[in-house]
Amino acid sequence: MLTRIDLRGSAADPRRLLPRAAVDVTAATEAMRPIVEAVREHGADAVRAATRKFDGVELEHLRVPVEALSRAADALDPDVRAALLESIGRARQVHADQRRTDVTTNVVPGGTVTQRWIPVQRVGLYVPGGLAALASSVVMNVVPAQTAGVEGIAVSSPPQRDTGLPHPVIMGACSLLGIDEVYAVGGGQAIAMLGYGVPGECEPVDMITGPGNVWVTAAKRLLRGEVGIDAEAGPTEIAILADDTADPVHVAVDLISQAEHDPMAASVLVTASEELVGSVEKELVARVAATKHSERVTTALTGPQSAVVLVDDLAAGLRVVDAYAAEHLEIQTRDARKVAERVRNAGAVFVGAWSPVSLGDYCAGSNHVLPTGGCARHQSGLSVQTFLRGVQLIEYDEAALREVAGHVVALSHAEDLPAHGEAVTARFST
Ligand code: HSO
Ligand code: ZN
Repeated sequence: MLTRIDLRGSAADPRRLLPRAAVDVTAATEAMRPIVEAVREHGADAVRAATRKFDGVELEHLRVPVEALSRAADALDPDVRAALLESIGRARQVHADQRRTDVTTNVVPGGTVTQRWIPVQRVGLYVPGGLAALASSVVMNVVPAQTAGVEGIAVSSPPQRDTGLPHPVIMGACSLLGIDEVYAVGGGQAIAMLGYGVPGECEPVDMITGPGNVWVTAAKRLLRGEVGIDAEAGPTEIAILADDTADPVHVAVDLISQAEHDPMAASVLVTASEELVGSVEKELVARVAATKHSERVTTALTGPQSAVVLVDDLAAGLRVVDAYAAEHLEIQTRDARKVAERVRNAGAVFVGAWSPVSLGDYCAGSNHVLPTGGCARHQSGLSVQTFLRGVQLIEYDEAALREVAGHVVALSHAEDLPAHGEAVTARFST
């Protein structure tokens, strides 16, 4: 089912081993530009017109009444409600430990630099509708923002045709998280509404996070600079580094679980064990046929982005997974924790037989918004840090400035910017 890439005995650079899906946002950006500009110029009327056109819904108010949110929470299936509460509780516990404390460095007597961490004031979270109406993503975006101390959190999600309101589970999740500012607006018009604000309806935000389709991504690109924009999420990826101790059932079900997201999702198995490959293949064939989204999963697993990579040994396997820099990496080997400590590039590492990616998707306490497309080489997943800005406070007294004045002057001359030096020396020449 999976393409085989045999690297045994090869010294090839594994970096460009697997193709990664590239979505062309350029064309969508041009199509989105007039909608984004209309929202900037005409506010709520333009948002309503776009909603009429794309969602087939006539919106009176863009904002969802608070009572509709609490009603949605009350109407949640009890098991879903309990699971959401558990997910929220664990995420809050983990994210609380990511908080940063301000640090003051005494550089010299009388000269200090303090690093302060200040939350972004107001954040917009976009939640897609339709197939990708993922309530867990509301949790994963809201919890770090709340933990960072963000004062204003606005959620926007497309209206459903029959109710004119966002998906009920999305609304219920918002209510459980204590979010009362929710808009029934989707697509690029939602991004423009959040970014520019809509007089009388929605105050502009400072930063927008959350997943979305190509139109949402295009609108975010148009707004970038005006507001902070999180990373662009590509199709989900799972890589599994496994040895002969791995359970082929665990490997197969985990490869399938992420393939379920998207026909372009990537599932990659890296191993030195041919025997494991044989048994995983057998499991895949049987399980893919029986799984609900069989067609989507088959397309993902047989696509060029998914593969089995055969390597000589564990060290070679580690080189491959580091080069690939997967969004999710599972370590299913003996001494899994030790092996995991040797990994450099991955969005998140799932260690051992009992830590599947889908645990992290919902209920581990970790965040599931992670870098895709190899960005794990230079980027982190969403965290409390995403919503904090480091601001430095510089405070020198007279003696401390006098002591270093000569160095400032020397550097200002070296850069032919003498007025910089004079800004210091003038203080001592009167
Ligand atoms: N695996 C996805 C997140 C998700 N899975 C949400 C289920 N719901 C990207 O990390
Ligand atoms: Zn998932």
